[in-house]
Amino acid sequence: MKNTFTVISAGLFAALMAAPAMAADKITYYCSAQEDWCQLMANGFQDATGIKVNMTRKSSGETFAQIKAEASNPKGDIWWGGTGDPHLQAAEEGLTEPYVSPMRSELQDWSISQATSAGDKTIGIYSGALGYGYNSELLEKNNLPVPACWKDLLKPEYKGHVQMANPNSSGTAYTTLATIVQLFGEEEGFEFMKGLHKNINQYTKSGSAPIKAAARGESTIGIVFMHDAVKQAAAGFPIKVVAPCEGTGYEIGSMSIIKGARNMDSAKKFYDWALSKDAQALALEVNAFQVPSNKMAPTSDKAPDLDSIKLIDYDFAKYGSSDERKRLLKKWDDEVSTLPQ
Ligand code: S7P
Repeated sequence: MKNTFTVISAGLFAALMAAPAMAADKITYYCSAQEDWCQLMANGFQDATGIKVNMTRKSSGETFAQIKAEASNPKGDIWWGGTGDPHLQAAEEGLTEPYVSPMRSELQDWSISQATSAGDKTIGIYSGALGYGYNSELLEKNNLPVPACWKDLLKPEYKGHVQMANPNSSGTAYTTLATIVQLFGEEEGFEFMKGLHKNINQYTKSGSAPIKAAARGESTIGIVFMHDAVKQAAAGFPIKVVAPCEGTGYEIGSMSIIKGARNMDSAKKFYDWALSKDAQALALEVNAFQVPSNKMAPTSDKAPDLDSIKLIDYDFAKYGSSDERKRLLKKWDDEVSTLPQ
């Protein structure tokens, strides 16, 4: 059964890519995953199709802002990676284009749900749970207790030891804000964010920066997607990964075609290719431990097991809506980020 499916899948993908690339074929690719993965995808697509790739890497919130700013004169063709919420907001604001890929039969239900909820203007490419990681050597050196829950991060002894990204620029940090509000309710959730603010040493632009800082011993605890913490542990750094005891949110990392794309055919080819088993398998070459959306793409045994993590029923429709995302970010700006530490 599996072999037959694999053969059909390979045939379908080859047929999709059959039209030869013209010398002038190119694509402007906006990427919101990790730089090494973005680059590998760019090279992989160029090798598979001959289409020349011009790549820009920015965090999810920053890419959303760029696409919005360019809406009257779009420069990008495809937006690949980054958390689903800003992709959903882009869909709602008419910044992205509907597309139904012939690769859909190979995808997980959660990937298709993401597409359905956005009128096919986006689709899930990977999934991963939020959590945090800590540098076990620094923790011991500073005589700090081992954290296991979200609320542990409020302990006064962690002052200056916790880092997270700014939720305006970072999809990871927006997922953190939306997760905390969903877990504890809005009032208590914002009290949590204010308490956490006292312990934060820096709000970074990029979502994965806090765990890279912890890996280098520049900070102790980083709030990140668990797969980004596992990546640092797999690279040999003394990072321990925590799935918070109260439960946690998760992302459906997404992909969207930009409305008015100048290279629409190339954008659709990239979209189909990025949903294939082979393209998604590239993730493992750069230790990207998200769960892939193609059912046949391999998942590393180091990847956090989403079935064993207490996940909340993250409300993507609400927290990916334009009004709610703008409202929560403004409230965080007004009531949290301006507080003294
Ligand atoms: O590729 C790792 C990853 O964590 O990066 C994306 C993230 O949104 C990009 O960084 P920002 O938080 O700075 O936006 C995630 O989608 C992805 O899992």
